[in-house]
Amino acid sequence: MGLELYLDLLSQPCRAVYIFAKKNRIPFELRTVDLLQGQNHSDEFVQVNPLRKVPALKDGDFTLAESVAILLYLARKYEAPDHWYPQDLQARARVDEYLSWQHTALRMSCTRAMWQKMMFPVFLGQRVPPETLANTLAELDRCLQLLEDKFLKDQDFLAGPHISVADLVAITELMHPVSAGCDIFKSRPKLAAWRQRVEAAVGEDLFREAHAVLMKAKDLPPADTAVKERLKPLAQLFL
Ligand SMILES: N[C@@H](CCC(=O)N[C@@H](CS)C(=O)NCC(=O)O)C(=O)O
Repeated sequence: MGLELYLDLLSQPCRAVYIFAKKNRIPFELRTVDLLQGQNHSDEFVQVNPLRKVPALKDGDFTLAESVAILLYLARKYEAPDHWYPQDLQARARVDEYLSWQHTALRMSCTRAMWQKMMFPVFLGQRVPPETLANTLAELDRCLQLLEDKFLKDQDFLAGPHISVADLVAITELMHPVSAGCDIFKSRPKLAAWRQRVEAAVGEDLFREAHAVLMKAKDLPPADTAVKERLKPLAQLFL
C-alpha cells in the first residue's frame, strides 16, 4: 500500500496537508476520518494514530501524526520545490518560527471563534455568552495583528518572497473564522492581499475544493443527543 492520508477537511491542519499534497501532485489514498461522527476513536484509526487526531499519515508500515511533521515529511520525501520549505538555513528558520508560533497563538483563537460563533449555536444548539465570544474575537484580533506585524510585514508571503508551508498552515487556520461569518480581512487590506496571493499560488480550484466541507458547515443539521454527548469534552475546550 502506498501513501495514505487520514483527513477530515473540516479540520484546518488537514486542509493544509491536503493542499500541499495535491498542489505537489503527491499520489495518496484519502482516508476520510469523520470527526463529528467520532471516527477518530475507531479501532482502525487508533492503530494509525493513538493520539486520535487528524491529520495522520501511513506510508507502508510507517505511521506519523502531527500536521507539521507530516508536511515536512512530504516535502522531504517528494522533494517539493524549495520555496515550500527552503534549504537555506535562515529562510528555513523563518518558516520554522511561524510553525512554532501558530500552534499556541493563531490556532486556538481561530478554532474558538469558529466553534463559538457557529458550531455551538448552530450544530450543538448551545448558547455562548456574548462576553465569551467578545473575548475570543478580541484575542483573534490581537493574533491577527501579530501575524501582520511580526510575520507578514511588507513581504509577499509570511516567511519571505515565496509561498511556503507557513502560508498554508496560516490560511487554513484563518478560513475557520471566515466560515463562521467573521470578516477578518475587511479591516486588514495587507492580510487580504496576502490571502489573494496565497489563493492564486495554490490555485483557486484547489483552494475552493479544500474548503468546501468547511464552508458548508453552517448548513449542518443540528447534532443528535449521541453526537452532542460525544463532542462534549472536546467542545468544552473551545469555550
Ligand atoms: N497538533 C496537531 C493537532 C491535531 C488536531 O487537534 N486535530 C483535531 C482536528 S483540527 C482533531 O483531530 N480533533 C479530534 C479530537 O481531539 O477529538 C496537528 O497539528 O496535527
